[in-house]
Amino acid sequence: MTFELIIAEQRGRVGLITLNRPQAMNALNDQVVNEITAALDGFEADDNIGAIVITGSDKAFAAGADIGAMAQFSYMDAYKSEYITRNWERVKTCRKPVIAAVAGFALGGGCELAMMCDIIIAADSAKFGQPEVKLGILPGAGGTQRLPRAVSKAKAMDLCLTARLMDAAEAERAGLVSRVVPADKLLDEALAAAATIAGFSLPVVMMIKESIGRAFESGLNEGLLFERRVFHAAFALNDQKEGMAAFVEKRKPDFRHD
Ligand code: CO8
Repeated sequence: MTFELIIAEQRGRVGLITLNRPQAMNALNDQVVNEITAALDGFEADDNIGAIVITGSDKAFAAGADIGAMAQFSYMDAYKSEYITRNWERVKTCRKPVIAAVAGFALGGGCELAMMCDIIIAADSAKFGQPEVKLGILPGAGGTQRLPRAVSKAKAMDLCLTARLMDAAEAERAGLVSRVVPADKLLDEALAAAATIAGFSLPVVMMIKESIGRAFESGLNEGLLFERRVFHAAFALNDQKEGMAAFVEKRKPDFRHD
């Protein structure tokens, strides 16, 4: 897959998307988001891909939505075209696990893009923030909803209302990121985590992702019921037979992803 503002490539069973708009700190304009969408469509349709990593540069994962592109918008321009919101849900709807590997700035829409992913692995250089208030707008791609779920109401209010940035250590303490690694190890760590996931049974991985998603989108009882139904369904998989047989026979499982 060839794109202009991102690079999409395959590393074993992992699909890697690198945002590549260095002159604008990977600011997310329509074209960038459309290209991410197209790359995800390709990886999702490819049976040889089991997990996806989205990353940026050393300086910026993404410094937000493209401010220049929005600056002169009227209400109707934004509303009618659903500018950038219309194509943003693709990361969320991806059924395969997506890891955000974040170094440098993840601000505004960049932080929101990272939060749409399933796991955020941060370099020690990462800085997260929702500074939209400084521009006279508010987060528009889930920041006011996902951030409080990730880091608590108090910290989300603090970040969104004061526009201060949160470094990687604070983000890990607050629960936004799953691990912090040295900047020069970021991509290796993220790709290794993705390769581990991609080595497991893809349908089981998808079931786990969907079930954990339920924890955020439904009440406890409904979530538990969903988990139980999906757990029962796992016994229909060849990979369940293989995984348990391998354990009993003390050998490595050979998952066929069915
Ligand atoms: N949009 C467009 N261009 C940008 C952006 C951006 N978000 N961020 C940086 N750039 C450009 C700069 O204009 C500059 O371009 P040029 O060299 O042509 O002047 C280049 O990138 C380098 O940036 P700086 O010179 O500013 O680099 P610094 O190292 O001094 O600062 C910062 C880096 C701190 C990241 C700084 O650039 C900055 O504050 N950027 C803006 C951050 C921001 O406010 N982000 C929020 C944007 S609004 C948003 O994301 C809304 C999301 C909700 C809608 C989502 C739709 C669904």
